[in-house]
Amino acid sequence: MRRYGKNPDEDDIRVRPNSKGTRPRTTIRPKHEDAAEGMVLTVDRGRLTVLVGEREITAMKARELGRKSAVVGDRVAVVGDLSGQKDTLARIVRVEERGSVLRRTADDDDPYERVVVANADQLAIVTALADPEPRPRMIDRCLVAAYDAGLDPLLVLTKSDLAPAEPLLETYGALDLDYVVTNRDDFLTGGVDQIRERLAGRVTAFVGHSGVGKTTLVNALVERQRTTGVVNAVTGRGRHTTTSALALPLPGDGPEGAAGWVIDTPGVRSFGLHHIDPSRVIQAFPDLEPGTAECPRGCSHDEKDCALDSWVAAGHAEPARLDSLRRLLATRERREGD
Ligand SMILES: Nc1nc2c(ncn2[C@@H]2O[C@H](COP(=O)(O)OP(=O)(O)OP(=O)(O)O)[C@@H](O)[C@H]2O)c(=O)[nH]1
Ligand SMILES: [Mg+2]
Ligand SMILES: [Zn+2]
Repeated sequence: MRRYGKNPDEDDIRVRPNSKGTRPRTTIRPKHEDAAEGMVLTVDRGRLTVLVGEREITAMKARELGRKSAVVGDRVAVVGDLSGQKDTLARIVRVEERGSVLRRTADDDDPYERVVVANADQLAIVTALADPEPRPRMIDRCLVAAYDAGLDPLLVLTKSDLAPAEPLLETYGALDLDYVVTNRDDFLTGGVDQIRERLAGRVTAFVGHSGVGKTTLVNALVERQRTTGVVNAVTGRGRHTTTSALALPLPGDGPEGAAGWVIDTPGVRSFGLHHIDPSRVIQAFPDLEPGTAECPRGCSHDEKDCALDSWVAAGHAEPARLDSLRRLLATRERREGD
């Protein structure tokens, strides 16, 4: 069963206070009964690629959509030239209600929300075991975002040819979190099956730092190939790093033609959680959550009487996990003053 995030259908971009959003609204909207339904596969500077039936067409937002934007994974209604031929441009006249919305902000103190994908039901949190070094706090952030959006998290640990997974699994393996350990040599020998199994029939968004191997993995799963990166160790960016999200069908037959969808996304530096209520952050820490039962009412979990200190001292969870929770909450706190 898909769980739904809060407010899945509201506008994905919140305007900063004082912006001049006073455009008059048209009250009579054309019905567009002849519109075709499609799914947004990618967005590139205002041009969207929409899959309509088996045809990929290029489209742009119709003016009547106003500020509302269409993102990868959106179901949309399109009118106009649907031939999909070169230099044709259709118009998106409607964005259908979203089943889920995965959002992030660039930073915790940045109020500008971007929608990463719509209608995904699983979040593959891709972390390399080395090159780049795994950062547990990034995993924790992605978990918070996944639970908030109502997506099932799947931890994907890549590059197991470079380093063992055990240190990370000591923490995350114990969280009742589904995970897979893989590397690209596996892919060559058909070893993507354990991942494929978990993707069947689902829409999975792949997120993670730049260079962790998202595109390499996605390429092993789908027929159409994307360019992968040679990532610069210093800047963390490279010539072929992914610059836009792209939805790709998994080969095989499923309810809507594909056996499932994978959505490759560009690497991010951080996964800003400005939009998430601090009280929801604890959901991503199931090892700590039971320890909050003894907390004072309205506990910030970062105060003298917080029960989590004794919970950790009693050996119920690792100190590093409490540290991660507190750092996350602290960066969230700072925004209250802005
Ligand atoms: N050793 C090793 N290297 C890998 C593996 N998978 C990918 N790489 C390398 O890691 C680099 C980055 O891979 P990408 O797939 O482009 O990484 P990405 O996560 O898509 O990066 P962005 O698009 O920038 O977000 C490339 O040089 C890959 O060849 C692996 O399993 N083992
Ligand atoms: Mg990539
Ligand atoms: Zn507490």
